[in-house]
Amino acid sequence: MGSLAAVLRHPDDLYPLLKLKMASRQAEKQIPPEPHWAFCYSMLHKVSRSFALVIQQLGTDLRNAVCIFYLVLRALDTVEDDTSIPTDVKVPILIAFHRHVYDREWHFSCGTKEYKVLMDQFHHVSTAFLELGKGYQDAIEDITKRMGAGMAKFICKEVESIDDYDEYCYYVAGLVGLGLSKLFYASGTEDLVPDSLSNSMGLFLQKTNIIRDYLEDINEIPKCRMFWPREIWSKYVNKLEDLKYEENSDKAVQCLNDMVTNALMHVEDCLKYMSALRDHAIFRFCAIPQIMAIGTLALCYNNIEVFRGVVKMRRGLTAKVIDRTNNMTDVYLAFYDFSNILKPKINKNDPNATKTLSRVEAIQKACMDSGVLNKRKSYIIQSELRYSSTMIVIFFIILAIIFSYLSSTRASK
Ligand code: D61
Ligand code: MG
Repeated sequence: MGSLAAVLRHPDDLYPLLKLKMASRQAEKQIPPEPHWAFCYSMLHKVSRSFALVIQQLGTDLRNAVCIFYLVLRALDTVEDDTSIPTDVKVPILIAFHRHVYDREWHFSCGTKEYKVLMDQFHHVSTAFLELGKGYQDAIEDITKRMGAGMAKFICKEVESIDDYDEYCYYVAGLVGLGLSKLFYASGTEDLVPDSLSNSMGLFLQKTNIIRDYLEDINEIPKCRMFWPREIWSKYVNKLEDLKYEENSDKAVQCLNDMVTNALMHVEDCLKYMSALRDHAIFRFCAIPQIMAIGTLALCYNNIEVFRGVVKMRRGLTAKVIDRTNNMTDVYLAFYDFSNILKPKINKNDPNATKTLSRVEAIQKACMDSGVLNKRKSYIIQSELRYSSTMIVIFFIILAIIFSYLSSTRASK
């Protein structure tokens, strides 16, 4: 019912939502016949609906490589995230994981729900991995090795400074960016890009997740692991968990805004990375998660709900982003729009107000300097505000259905 109310409030969402539903049905139908590939693709859909959809749109060879890259790292992350595994067991597994992918016999049971299935049936992933081209295998092995070592390092280490925070995010997400750029290059469709830009793509996504997931992470049972750096939160509270208590609401929001401002630092690099892409499918694969991230940050900024429950972009808006992201103009428009949503939320009494404002203005300048902004109207805000022709058409369709129903029941009397 909540979603019906959301659609009534945003009638423009309906068409993209239906289109998305059909695309994901179509994707689920296209599961390959070989049992190991079937397992990998159905797993991909189960563990990540959002990435599955964009991965599915890539060309076959690259799609298989990215699917396995995703599942290998998701399995590695399942080991990292399982707080019930003792450190002396966990660390060697993380460090040797890149070798386990070559071993069809290897598996290690951990995690819960669909992650447990992934771990228990990991032989399907290693079987598929062994069918990939050598270039793809080498890239996946190399990134898995470096990520595993980085995760192991941070098992025994807290995220204290902002440098630690950037280093941790480099291991778990920046390296994904580096690996993906390598896979794109190996597929022959893209040029090599500087590692620093690929890293920023990952950092921007990971930091957004870390900000949004504060409450979920702090309430984790039996043990929580936190990634908000002490260097930031200690300016506002004595203990990170104090942010969730009502009496600290003002401090909590200031700390949140500090974290969002930090994440916004990566935007210009991300825009530069995306503007260098040539292939349409790769472009969408990269751009959709980035737009979702800036949208999520705009929603989280100055929003106490981050400390009370789940703050997420509504499904209809996600569907719109997926439907309307096709080129750099769309990306600049989306980044401009979402920073325009964030901008009026900046309170001049916030300790970082000046810094946040200058970040937002720098992002808007980067979008402006592209020279495409005045060519087309904004794609989110404008359509949010008016009742569109879609709504009028839907209204008449519903009216026609009711009318034909009434006249048929009357005729049968
Ligand atoms: C272009 C397109 C996609 C990109 C990119 C560039 C650069 C980096 C990334 C995707 C990775 C972004 C990760 C953001 C989400 N964070 C997590 O999932 C955390 O786990 C990190 C370690 C495993 C990474 C697995 C991964 C993720 C996305 C991929 C991928 C591999 C391979 C290909 C494509 C996308 C997080 O997970 C828990 C949660 O957020 O629910 C954590 O444990 O911190
Ligand atoms: Mg993790």
